[in-house]
Amino acid sequence: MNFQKTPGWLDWYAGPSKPRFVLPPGSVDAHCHVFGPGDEFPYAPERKYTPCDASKHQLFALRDHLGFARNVIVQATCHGADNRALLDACRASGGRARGVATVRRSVTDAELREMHEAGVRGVRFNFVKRLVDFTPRDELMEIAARIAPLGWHVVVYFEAADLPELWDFFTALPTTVVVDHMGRPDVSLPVDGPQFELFVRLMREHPNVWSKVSCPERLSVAGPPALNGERAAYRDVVPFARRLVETFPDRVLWGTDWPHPNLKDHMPDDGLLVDFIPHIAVSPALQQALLVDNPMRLYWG
Ligand code: 0GY
Repeated sequence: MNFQKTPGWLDWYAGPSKPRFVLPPGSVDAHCHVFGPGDEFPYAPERKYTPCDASKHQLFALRDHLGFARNVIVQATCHGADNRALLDACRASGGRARGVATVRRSVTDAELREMHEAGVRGVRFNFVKRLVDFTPRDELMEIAARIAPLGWHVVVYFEAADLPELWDFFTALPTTVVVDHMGRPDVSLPVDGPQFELFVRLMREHPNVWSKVSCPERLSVAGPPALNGERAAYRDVVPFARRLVETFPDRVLWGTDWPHPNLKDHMPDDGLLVDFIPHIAVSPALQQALLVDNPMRLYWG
C-alpha cells in the first residue's frame, strides 16, 4: 500500500555521528519505534499522522552504530493496536529486542501469550490528545488487570498539564508504571516548581512508578547544537533529567526515540543524543543503572 507522509514530516537523520560517549557494554535503547514499512505493515486507519517508513533493519543498524546491545521497541500510534510490525521486529532481533504493545479490551489470552513469546513485556496507554482518541479508563484498567499476571508493565504517555487529572488512574494501576519522557514537563518552568514537583511526588510516593529520562530534543526550548554551536545539546532539559536520575537511580530508563515522530523544527542526530547521557547521568554507576541494569531487570529479568 502506498502511503503519503503527513505534510511537513521530517525524515529521520541519515548518517548519524558516532557518539563521543562510549556506552557501557550491554546498554539498552529503551524507547524506539519501527514504522512499517507501510507496504508490508500498513499504517492504522485511525492514525493521526502518516510517518516515513523506519524499518527494523534500519533500527538495528542504528543500534549497532551507536553502540547499544539491545532495543525496547514501543508501539507507535500510527500503527494503532495492530502490533504486527513490532512483533516482526522483536522476532527478527534474535532476542535483542523487547516490545511494548498497544492492545484493545478485545485482545484474547492466546494473542497475549503469542506477544509474550515474541518478546512483549508491556502495554502502552497514550493520553496525548493530538495522538489518540479517548479510551474509557475502565477499558484501560481491565487491560492492566489482564496483563499483570504475565509480569508485564504499563507504559504511559501524557502531557504534564494532565497529570492532576490522571493521578488517581495512574496510582490505581496494579503493575509497574513507566512514564514516557518524564511526563513531558515544560522545561521553561523551574525544575523545583509546582509542575515538576508533582511528577517527582508521583515517583516518590509510588515506588512502582519509573520514568524514561528521554526526548530532550522534544522537550527542549533552547534547541539543538546547530543553534548554539555546542555538541552538548538541549541544556535546558538537563536539570530535569538529572534530578530524576539522581533521586530515583534504580527506576529510570533512557531511549533515543528513533525515528522521532512529529518533530516539526529539527531532526536530531542520534549520535548527539547519546552524548547527552553523561550530562544527566554523571557517574559510571548512574550510567550503568540507567543504561544496563534497570532496563535488563524490567525487560529481560
Ligand atoms: C514518542 C512521541 C510521540 C509519538 C508517539 O506513538 C506515537 O505516535 O509516541 C509524539 O508525537 O510526541 O514517544 O514517540
